[in-house]
Amino acid sequence: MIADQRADLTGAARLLGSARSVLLLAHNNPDADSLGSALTLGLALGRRGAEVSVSFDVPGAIPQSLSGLPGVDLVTPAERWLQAGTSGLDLLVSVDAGSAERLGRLASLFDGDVPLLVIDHHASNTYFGQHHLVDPSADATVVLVDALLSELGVPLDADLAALLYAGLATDTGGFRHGSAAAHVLAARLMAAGARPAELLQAITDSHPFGWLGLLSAVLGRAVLDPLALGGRGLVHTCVTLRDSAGLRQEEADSVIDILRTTSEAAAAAVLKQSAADEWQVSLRSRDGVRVGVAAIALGGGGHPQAAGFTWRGDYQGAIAALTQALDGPGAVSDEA
Ligand SMILES: [Mn+2]
Repeated sequence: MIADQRADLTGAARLLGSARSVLLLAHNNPDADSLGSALTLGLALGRRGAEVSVSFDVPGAIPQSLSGLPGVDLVTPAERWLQAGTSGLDLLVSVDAGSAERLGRLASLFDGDVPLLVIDHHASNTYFGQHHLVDPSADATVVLVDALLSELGVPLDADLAALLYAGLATDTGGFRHGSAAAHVLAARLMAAGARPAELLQAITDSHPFGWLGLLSAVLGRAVLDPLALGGRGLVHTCVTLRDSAGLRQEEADSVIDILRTTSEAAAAAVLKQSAADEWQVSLRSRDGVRVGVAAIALGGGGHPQAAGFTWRGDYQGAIAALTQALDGPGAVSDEA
């Protein structure tokens, strides 16, 4: 038995290798790491003869930017599982979710008799399964999935390599934050047939014309608070329901990557309105600022420098709470 039950690679591979009927769960608003991990395992286990489905709760359809990924036909609506339950399944797998809440209504499936394997790389993981392969040092969940494929003896092909590459490239901010191991894995995935430019064009580098209008409004109202975080600075803005009307989630999600380039601010926040008094807050930071600490304090989670939380109330209230949380213990470290 492996000493650390929280990062049990052999145990996880054994469970996956012996399961005959598996449901793989991606988190709400799945990104390329979560959906890519689920589809990779889905295709790999399917090839080994298992019956496999992939599902996620919100939104009800695959985000358009990810709809060209290999294996998307494995995706089944959450409603099917909420109605039918887990009978007939012998393994549930959660990928890239730090907590059961991230799976939305599908978390209700964990009450039954079917064991749950949690595969993830969030330091904030709550260890909500019976079996865990959780490694916060991994650049992305796809890194753990790649290790599982090796353990299972599944060779990489172009489809699996594309899925893994998509998750790796996006979770590392286009490899900016990737470890040396991430770059080595990228080379291996390219050798197996992953085509970076083509993949990323669809996932991150393509927006409808209406996106320009959203950016104009949202960036035009951005606020810089240079005194926040002891002078390190916070920049923030909001995307209202009106701004995002008729556009995809991808357009609203892209704003944080522009805001975070503000040189006068070590932390950036984008509040995306999801209902009259509800906001999904995306946070990014650098220079030793850990927005993840603030996100956890406010009921969310994520990584030290890329995190988020849900806020119920108004925009100003959210910024006040965030500023206070960023002034709390642990949010600013001395080592940059
Ligand atoms: Mn991830």
